[in-house]
Amino acid sequence: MNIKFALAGNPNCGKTTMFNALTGANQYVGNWPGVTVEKKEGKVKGNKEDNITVVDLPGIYSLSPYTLEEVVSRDFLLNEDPDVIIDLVDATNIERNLYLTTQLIETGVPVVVALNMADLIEKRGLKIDTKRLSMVLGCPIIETSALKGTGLKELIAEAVKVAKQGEHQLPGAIFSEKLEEAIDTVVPALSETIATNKKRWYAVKVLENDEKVMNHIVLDAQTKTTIDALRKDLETELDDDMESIVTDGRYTYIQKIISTTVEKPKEKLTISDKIDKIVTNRFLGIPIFLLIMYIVYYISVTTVGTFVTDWTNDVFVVAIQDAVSGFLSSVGASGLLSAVIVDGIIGGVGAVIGFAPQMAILFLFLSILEDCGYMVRIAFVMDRVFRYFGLSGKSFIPLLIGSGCGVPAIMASKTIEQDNDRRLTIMTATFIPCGAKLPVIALLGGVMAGKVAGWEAGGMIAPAMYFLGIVAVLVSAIILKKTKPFSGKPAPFVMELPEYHIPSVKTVLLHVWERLKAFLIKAGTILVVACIVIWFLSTFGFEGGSFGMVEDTANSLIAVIGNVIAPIFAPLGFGNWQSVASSLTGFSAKEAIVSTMGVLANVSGDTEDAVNVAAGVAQWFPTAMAALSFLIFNLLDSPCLAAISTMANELNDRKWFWFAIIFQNVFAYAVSLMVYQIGSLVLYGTFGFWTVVAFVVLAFMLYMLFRPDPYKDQKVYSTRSVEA
Ligand code: BGO
Repeated sequence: MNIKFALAGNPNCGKTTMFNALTGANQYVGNWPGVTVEKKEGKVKGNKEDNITVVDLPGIYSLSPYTLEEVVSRDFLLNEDPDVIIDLVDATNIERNLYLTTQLIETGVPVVVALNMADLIEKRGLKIDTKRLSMVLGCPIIETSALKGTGLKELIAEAVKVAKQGEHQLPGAIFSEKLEEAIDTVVPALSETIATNKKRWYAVKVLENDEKVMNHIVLDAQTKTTIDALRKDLETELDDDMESIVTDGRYTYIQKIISTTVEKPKEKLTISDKIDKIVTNRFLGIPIFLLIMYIVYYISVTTVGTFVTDWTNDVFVVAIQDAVSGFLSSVGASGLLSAVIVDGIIGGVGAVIGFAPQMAILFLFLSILEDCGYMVRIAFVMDRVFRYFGLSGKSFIPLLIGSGCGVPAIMASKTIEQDNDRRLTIMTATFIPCGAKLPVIALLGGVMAGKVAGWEAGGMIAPAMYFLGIVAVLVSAIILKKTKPFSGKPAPFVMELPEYHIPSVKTVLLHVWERLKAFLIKAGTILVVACIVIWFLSTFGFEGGSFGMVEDTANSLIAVIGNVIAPIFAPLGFGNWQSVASSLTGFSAKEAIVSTMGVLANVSGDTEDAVNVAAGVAQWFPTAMAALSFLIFNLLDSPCLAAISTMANELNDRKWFWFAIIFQNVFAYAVSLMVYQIGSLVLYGTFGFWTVVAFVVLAFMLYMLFRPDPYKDQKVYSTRSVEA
């Protein structure tokens, strides 16, 4: 028999773990609330008799249509007729989880409750009378541990049995007598097009005046008047709006059944609670976060990171260049082919590959922080800061993800309901340096350190750029939230803080490998092509009136193109064709900035040592400030093509897309201009027309930051419209 299970439950109740255990899938288990909005489908493994499909719905707290997750889940349950709902209830949070259960048992679809995290029931000193609870709710309850794999066979067997019976016992009285009477009046008045077993759910929603349901069903004028009168009576009598009356009714019901079925231990602080008292403390939370991220970036880019990178660059890549060069001349390859392979491809890709160890170390730290449960606390801590500036903590999750890669970060913004906040997050998520920008930071950090006598701390640049990214997001948010299209109050942000745990070596290594693999694939594909193109453009050109290989790279095609654009960047301190060409290739992939620098340093012979890219690059920047300005521009400007196309998809509007692109580049230009001009005035005493412009830009930015918010009291915000 073909059977369809729908897996429903609160965020973090273990749905993904259960889905993976049932289907043998390998979906990402994490503790970010609602990173995936889509439903996932799989086949139950090991059940030969029936063909069972499991649909994993997004995590939800209720079936109210406030969030996209709720709309997706409720549409599926009501319109796609699953045979049975497996309602995952987190046993350690039973009270809150049962709220959704009280709604699911009204949908008319048979429900089997999986009382998950059963392995923690005893540990937490909980006692749950599942038999009695099952009787009261009118549905079977099976204790499971998705993590340990216990109870799953029993769960499948029970769900199959219920699906085959195909009947569902609707719950008895949940609400007060008055409200139940009102429901009983509405049920027979509903149209025959609504299935009998679904009528109770629709009756409650109609009484609540749920906009999406009202638009969906047809009520004759007489029925509508009766229902309006019933609603009004109840609201007057209970002095509340109907939605709150229904919500209160559910909570009262839950309290009643919990009091007879669940015994809780006396409140006692767990180790996680004790750690959280410090880590999420109002005053200590942010300094601790800054310190941790400082250490992470510092160690990744200096110490262990530099040691391995230096070896890769100085020994490994040189050895490969020598070996390949020797091999090519021994087989009589032409000088041109040898040059494109050794200088172009190996020189360019090698310059980037050298940074892979630093990235691996960064990814390792980020994965450990995520897997032990610390990162989710940061979203919680930052919620306070973000809320202060008018953004929801939900916007911080894409930013945390953004330190790995901008593409999933932009995609994670899907869960932000308010259109304005979602757009803002999409536009700013890539200000946080992703893994691909790490080579650029490390290379330019080295260039800067080399230009400041006695300054050994090139590694300080990496944490500084990470914090600059966060500040850039906050500054943009403050400025834009004071404009009409972005105004509005942030949405509430509810999230679970799971217990800390020792990260699993396998999960951490898997995350590091997944991220590193994406980088290596890019190095082997996009970067190879980019290197060949850049090598060609920098080797060929017009010299002595004819086209061909040029002696002087200043006559190459890329120099010609770069020189046309360079004056635009002169006020930022890097108005030379080499840096402009490198910046431009950054749009294909951010690592391409370094590979282009590698090719240009190799072919232009700026340096004796072919692979010492930093030495070659250093000659293009007259001062450390110019190198810093170049770095900042390339961190804040539009991201790589992959992230740009994700932005286009998620914004789904040409006007907003172009606004985002212009905003990112103008913002990057303005910040670099201020840093370079004002920094050069302070450090080297240089003053000119562009210094004045930089001060004007600074004054304008400060005005935009500190002016009173004209939309402060605006309570209405636009929400994404989703079909009911
Ligand atoms: C983290 N028992 C126990 N003890 N834990 C479980 C069980 C269970 O039966 N089932 C799931 N979990 P998801 P949603 C985590 O990821 O499946 C745990 O949102 C962490 N991760 O391992 O993602 C599961 O799909 C860092 O825990 O739930 C997961 O419903 C610190 O519950 C969490 C602590 O599971 C949510 C936990 C980086």
